[in-house]
Amino acid sequence: ASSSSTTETTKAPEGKKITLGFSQVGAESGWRTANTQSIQDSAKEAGYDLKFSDAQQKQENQIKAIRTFIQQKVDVIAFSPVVESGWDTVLKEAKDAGIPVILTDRAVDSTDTSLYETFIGSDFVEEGRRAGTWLVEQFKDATEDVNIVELQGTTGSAPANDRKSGFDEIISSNPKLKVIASQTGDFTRAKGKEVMQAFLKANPDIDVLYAHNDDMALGAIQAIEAAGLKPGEDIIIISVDGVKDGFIAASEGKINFIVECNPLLGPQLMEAVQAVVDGKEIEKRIVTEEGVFTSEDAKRELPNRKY
Ligand code: GYE
Repeated sequence: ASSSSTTETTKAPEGKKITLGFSQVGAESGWRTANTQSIQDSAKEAGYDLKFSDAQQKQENQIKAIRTFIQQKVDVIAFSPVVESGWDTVLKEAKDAGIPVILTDRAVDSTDTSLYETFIGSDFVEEGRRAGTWLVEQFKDATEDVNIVELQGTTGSAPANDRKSGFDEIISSNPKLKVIASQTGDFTRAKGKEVMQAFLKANPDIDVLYAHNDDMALGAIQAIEAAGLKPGEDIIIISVDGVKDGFIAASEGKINFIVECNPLLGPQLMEAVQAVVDGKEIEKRIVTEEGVFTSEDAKRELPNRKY
C-alpha cells in the first residue's frame, strides 16, 4: 500500500500505530457507558492502539494509570479526571517525559495550562444555568416557597461543581426558589435512590428535584414511587445528560426537563490526538454542542436516541 498517501494520516510512515493511553472515570452511569463506547469505537476507526484503563471513580487509580502510560511511552495520554484538584504533580511528570496530555469530558483546576494540550467537553456551568432557567420560568408566578432538593454528582468533580453553581446563579433571581437539601449521589442510580429516600424522610414537602444526571434521577424516581408519590407531578424533576433511559422516563412524564450533555466525544478526541501527534496548533478549549428537552420533546426524540 502507498503509505505516503496524505489521507493515511493516522499511521506513522513506518506503519507504526499511534498509541493512546486513556484513563476513564469508571462505569457509573449510562452517560459513561456511551462515552466509553464512543472512545473505543473512534480509536479503532482511527487505527490507534488504545490502552484503556477504568479508574472506578478513584483519583488514585487514575494517577497510577497515567504513570503506567508514561512508563509505556505512549504517544498521547488522554483522561477524564474524576475530580478537579490534585493533578499538577502527575501532569508535570507527563510533561517532563514529553508526552502530551488531552483532557476529555471533565476539567482540572491546574493554573498551569501548559500541563495539557486541550480540554474537550461540555460547558457544565451552562448546563446548570439551563436547568435553572427552565425552573425559574415554571415557577415565575409562585406565591409560596418552592422547596428544591438537589442530588449532586461526585464530590469535587467538575460537573458537580459547575452544575451546582450554574443552577444556583440562575435561581437566585427568585427568592421563593429554595434549595432545602443538597447531597451527593455520586452519579449512580443506587446512591440517587438512597439519598432521595433520606430526603423524603426528612422533608415532607418537596416540590422539585434537581439531579445532576439521569441515573440519579432514575434512582430517585424509584424512591419517590415507593413513597406513594408521582414523579413528574407531585415532585417536578429536572436532570442532566439525556441518555435513553432518561428519555424514556421523560416521555412517560416522570422527568419534566432534561438538559443534554453529549457523551460522544470519541471522534473529537481522535482528531485532537492526530493534531497533537502532527504538531499542529490546537484550540485550548473545545466545547461540545447540546440542547434541552421537555417531556414532549423527549417523546418525539426517543426513537432517534442512539445511547
Ligand atoms: O453527566 C454523568 C457521568 O462527566 C459529564 O459523569 C460527565 C458526567 C455525566 O457520570 O452521568
